[in-house]
Amino acid sequence: MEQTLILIKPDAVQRSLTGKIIARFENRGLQMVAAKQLLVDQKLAEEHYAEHVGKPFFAGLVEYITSSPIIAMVLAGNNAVKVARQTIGATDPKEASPGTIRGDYGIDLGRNLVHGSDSTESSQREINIFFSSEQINEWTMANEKWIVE
Ligand code: IDP
Ligand code: MG
Repeated sequence: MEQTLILIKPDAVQRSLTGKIIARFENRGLQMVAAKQLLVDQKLAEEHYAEHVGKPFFAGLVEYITSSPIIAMVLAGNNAVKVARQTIGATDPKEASPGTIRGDYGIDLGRNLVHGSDSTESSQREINIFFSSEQINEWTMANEKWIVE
């Protein structure tokens, strides 16, 4: 079962979109196996966004992600990385298709609501930054307790 790291970014939390965003993923069939609210500090932001160090938008990106609390979560399911990226939509909300989270709730590239891992390699790296293995409830799906009889 694949896992992906999702962040509900400061703009989405401030706009009280957390529930609506989580519902998009749940509706799709992805299962939350870990979640927490936290304030990201400079060090954590630089580690998470290491691939973007040196880019012109890096300082603004770090300032944005550290500006107020976020929700971090691990979602699990078949092809979870790809499915979550489709559900999130294109990086720039003005290019994102209607029906995606960014296409329905966003307008600015610098305030694009959600992060989703872009590959299984990234997801493993990113999940390990935000969660310990003990915090991930792998038994939830293994025991199929989520299936309503
Ligand atoms: P992604 O979030 O769709 O994977 P990335 O290219 O990994 O997009 O960029 C990480 C984040 O950096 C984006 O979600 C967005 O918040 C921000 N970002 C990317 N490109 C720009 C830019 O050109 N200007 C401002 N912010 C940007
Ligand atoms: Mg990315």
